[in-house]
Parts: sequence; structure tokens; C-alpha cells
Amino acid sequence: AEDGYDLWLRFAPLDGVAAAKLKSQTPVVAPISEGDRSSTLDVAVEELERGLTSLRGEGDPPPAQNPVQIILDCGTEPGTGQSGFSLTPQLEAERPTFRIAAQDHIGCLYGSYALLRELAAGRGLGEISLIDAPAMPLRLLNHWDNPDGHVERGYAGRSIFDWWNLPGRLDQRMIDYARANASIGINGAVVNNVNARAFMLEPRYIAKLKRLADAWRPYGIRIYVSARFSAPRDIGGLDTADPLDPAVRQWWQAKTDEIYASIPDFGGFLVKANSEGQPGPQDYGRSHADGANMMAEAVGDRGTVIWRAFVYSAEDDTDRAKQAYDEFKPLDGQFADNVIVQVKNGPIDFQPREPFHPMFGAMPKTRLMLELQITKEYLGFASHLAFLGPMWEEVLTADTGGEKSVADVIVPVGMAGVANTGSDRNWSGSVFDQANWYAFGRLAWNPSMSSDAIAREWTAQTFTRKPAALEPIVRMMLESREAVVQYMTPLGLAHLMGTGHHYGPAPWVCDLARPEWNPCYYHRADRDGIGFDRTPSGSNAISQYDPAIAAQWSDPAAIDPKLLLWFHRVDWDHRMASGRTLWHELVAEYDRGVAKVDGFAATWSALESEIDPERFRAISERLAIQQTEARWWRDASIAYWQSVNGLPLPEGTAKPP
Ligand code: GCW
Repeated sequence: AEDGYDLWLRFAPLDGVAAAKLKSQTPVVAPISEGDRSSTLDVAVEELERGLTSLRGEGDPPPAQNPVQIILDCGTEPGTGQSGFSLTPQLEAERPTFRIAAQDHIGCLYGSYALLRELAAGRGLGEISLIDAPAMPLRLLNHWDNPDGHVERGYAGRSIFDWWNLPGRLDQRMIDYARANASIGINGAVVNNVNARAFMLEPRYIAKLKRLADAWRPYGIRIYVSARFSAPRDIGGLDTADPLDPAVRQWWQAKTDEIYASIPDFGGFLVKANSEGQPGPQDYGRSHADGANMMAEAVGDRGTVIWRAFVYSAEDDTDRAKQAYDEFKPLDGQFADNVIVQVKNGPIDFQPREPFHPMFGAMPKTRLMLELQITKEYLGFASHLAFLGPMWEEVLTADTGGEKSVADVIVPVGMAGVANTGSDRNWSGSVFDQANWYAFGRLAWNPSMSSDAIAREWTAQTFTRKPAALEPIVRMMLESREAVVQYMTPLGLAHLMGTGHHYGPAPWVCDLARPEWNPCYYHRADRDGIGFDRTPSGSNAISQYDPAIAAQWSDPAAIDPKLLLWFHRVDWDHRMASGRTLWHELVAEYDRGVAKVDGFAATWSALESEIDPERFRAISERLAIQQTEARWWRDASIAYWQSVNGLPLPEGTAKPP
């Protein structure tokens, strides 16, 4: 059944010329000598055989007279460095070969997946000649999975990790999960929520973690754990977790050694400290650097401590968008070598659109890693179609000043994506959300890939290679994130979702205890105008950016209108570049968003003959939900703004039904 379980690894049979060619070439994987074998190479061979058989289609092919030998050459140096590979066809030779070369076994596995990906996109063996290597060392998924099976901000069922039955039973899903990740180059997973339970570090859990680590090792995936900072108190029997206390340091040292004794390639710890109620070093008057460095000392050169920069405090009434920078910038240069500071793409929290996080341009002496959210907490969950490639491309290519893009800053370190996996048959809730997992992996591998190229690859592997169907699908994917921005939070608005669930519109909410939990904190609309003044006349968050960027953004006429209300508070009759007033432009944006979604539904319904009935229907139903809810967002938002500004709808605006 086409239930989506196979993700982008379907390897649907080729047709036409491509099929005939592959059948006549009958590529076979050349045997690997006993001495060169490894569990990773066994996986590579198995994947190649499975993929090729599937791509060739039903039935045994007639034996080719001179079959193409696929040679895995994994001990040589093709000049690509660690985990890289080269693919070289030599089909004209007397004995035709296709060579996958790498300096290490994982490089050969990545090369094998790359070959299959190219074939699955419809290219012939002879056309597949490439050299490639991952751009950044760490390409990690962060699971916000709780040990009780609930996934925080998960919209695809329960957790895929079966802690109850581990270590005794290993679910086949854990292997398929590793295959999917390895196929796009993901090389690590933090398996539990950053809002962590300390008991994940107890011996009974270490045994479970070990079983997973052993299962994933052949696929090049290292396991990481979110550690609760107060663990020495919670499970260690100490009465403090003060990072400068010798007993605390000793406890972490012993705990870390215990983990490495079971899992020699354990990746390390991810820590959310002094953020949203989590314990941390500040509970003892110590800094984030004190806390991170203490744990880093315990880990040593065996792994990494990844410290999250997502902090904002209940006691601090400065603009929430400023707080992480304010706290971390003074610590630049104080973190140990094996500490990484992990920064969300924007300064607030995974909104449909935010400017890039100012820390990326401000911490030259700190190893920074980018955190993206694959699960769509603020973009309509798995119900709304939103391909996030364009959003991530936007942040990666953003200029941080000094001629460095965000990608340039993080390439020496890595990228983390908050996973959207769950127990649903199709893993991600909606098949289109699989594309976000895929895009994350591809961008972590190569942050200069275009979202267009990624959408094409994914669509060819997931749905169809036929241009007449592939082109419209890709087009709608590429428009989909902007559509969500337009019907939810246009022109730089943000955080107007209902508090708690973050799903529907609630710009009117203003009575919650913590000011920055209220949508009204973000839009600041009243009779006269709307928007958050972050220029020097307001919170001055803009000063956290490079002076040249800040200067451009400070001018409401020069800033991209997509960020206008993020940085500026303007009158309702403020003139936009379009010639419209802000109010009329805002209404037009909502309408454009709704119109785009109507377009997606029309595009999709025209594809009925090209898509299997199961996935066709599942996606049709979700698009219908999105059509209804885009209108909900538009109409509720406009009605609320009108209740504040008393302005009529622009001439010609259709009345809500
Ligand atoms: O996006 C917000 C979420 C919280 C999350 C937090 C964080 C894991 O609403 O659910 O907690 O950010 O990133 O720590």
C-alpha cells in the first residue's frame, strides 16, 4: 500500500528509456573481499541491491552479456575528505564498471544512497558522475520525545522510541529510521526532549540507549542525550547541582564515563538550561559558560556538549527578542572547545517568518550551531502544507555582516533539526511533511542547495518523475511557506497563535500572566497603528545586528516589507512601496495567502490520475482543511484588527461568508 512508510526510499520502478537502459545494464554489486567487509558496507550492499531491484521493476531481467559491476572502493582517498565520496561511471570499458570511492566506509554508504537517488530521479548510470562531501560535521535530529511516549510539539502520533521494551526488543522502525537518516546524511540523533527527565541517565536507560546506538552505528548515526542540569540532585543523591561544586563535577565525570563504557561513540549531551523553568547554572549564581564547561570537562575529547541559547526570562521585561543575545554575547570566548552553542534560526521562536538570529553575527569566538524546527509548531502542524526549504534557505543565505552568511558561520559546526517523526504509518503526519525532514538533511549536507532542487529530488522519489505532474507539485511546495506567512502573520507580524497550542489565530489575547506569552505583546496594535518598534526609539533590538544591516532595516522605506512590523510600528495609513496603505496591504496579504491555498487544492485535484488513491485522498483532505483554516486565520485576524482600528475593509474586498 502507498501509506508513505517508505518515505523517499520507495524506488518506484523506472519507466521508458531509463527502465530499458537499467534493465540492459543489469548493474550488479561486485563482491567485497572478506577483509574489507564491515557492517556499514554490508548495509551499502544491501541498500544497493534492494534499490536497484526495485528501480528495475518486476521480474528477473534477462542476464546482460556484460553487466555493469558496481565497485565499492572504500579505502582510497578520492580527495573528498571524511565521509565524502565520488561516483564514476566507466561504462565503455571492456568490463564496464561504476565506481563508488571513499576514504571511509560511511562515505561509501553515502555514495551508495547518492547513486540510488540519482537513478530514482530518472538519470542514467552513464550520466551520474559526481564528487560530494558533507559541508558540516554535525547533522543532527533533535527529538522532543518524552520517555512516556508523548512528543512535545509532535503532530505525527506517539514517539517512535519504544523505551518500554528496550533494550530487549528493537523495533524494525529503528532500522528504517536509521536508513532514512543515513540516506540524507544525518549523522546523529538526540533521542529525548530538551525538557529532559533526569532518569534518562540512569543505568536502566543507558542499556536502552546502548541498544539503539549499536543498531544505528552501521548507518553512521551517533546517539546523544538531553541531560537535565539538576541530575546530580534528581538522581545522584547530592543536594546541589552547582557546577563549581567538586562533588557535582565528580558526579558528571563518573556518569559520563559510565555512558562511554557502554557506548564508546556516544555523541554527548544537549542541554536546555535556565529556560522556561528548566534548572541551570544560574540557579547557583553561575553563568551558562560555567555550566557548559563543567559538563564539557566530563565529556572531554570523546564528544560534545551542545548548550541551547533559547533563553528568555519571566523576571526580565526587556524585549524577548533581545534576551538571548544579551545573555550570551558577553560569554563569547568563554566556552570550552568541545562546547557548541545551539541557536534557533530567529530571535523569538520558530515563527513562520523571523529575521535571522543576531547571535549569528556576534559570537566569533564561539562554535555556533543552527537549530531549525522540522515539526511545524507555528505553521499549521501536519494539517497545513508548508515546505520549509525556502524558509531555511532564507536564513542560511542571510548576510550577518562582515560578508559572512549564517551558513558560513555554522558550516564549521553543524545544524540541528527538531524532528517531526512519530508513530504514524507515514512517520510525519502528512506525506508532504516528509519533505521537511528530507530538506533538513540535504541542507545540513549542503547548505547552498536550493530549495527548488531539493523539492525536485524529493518529489521525483516520493511521487512521480513525470514533468507534467512533478512541476506543479514542486511549484506548490515552493509557494507553500509564503502562503502560510501571508494568511497567518503577514508583513513581519509574529506569534499571534493561540497560546499553548500555537495553532489558530488569537491576536486578541492579552491577559496572560507573562507578558511575552500574549499575542498582543507582539503586534501592539491600537487605534493608531501596529507593529513592534525595535529601532532606537523602541526596544532597539535592531542594534544587535551589524551596523550596516541595522541601518538599512531602521528605515521603514528600505526594509523588506516582509520584516516591516517586526522592527517597526507604523500607522495604519502608512504608505507602502506598493502605493497602498499598510491597512490595505495587510488585507491584501491575507487574501493572497488564501488564494494560494485555493490554488494548491486546484493543482492537486488535477493530479488525481498521477497519484495513487491512498496518498491522493489523504493530501486532498488536508488541503481542504487548510483552505478552511486559511480563511479562519484571515477573517478572524481582519475582524480583530478592525475592532481595534475601526477602519472599513478596502473597496472590493469580498465579505466573509
Ligand atoms: O518552541 C518552544 C516550544 C516549547 C519548546 C521550547 C524550546 C521544548 O513551544 O514546546 O520546548 O520552544 O525550544 O525549548
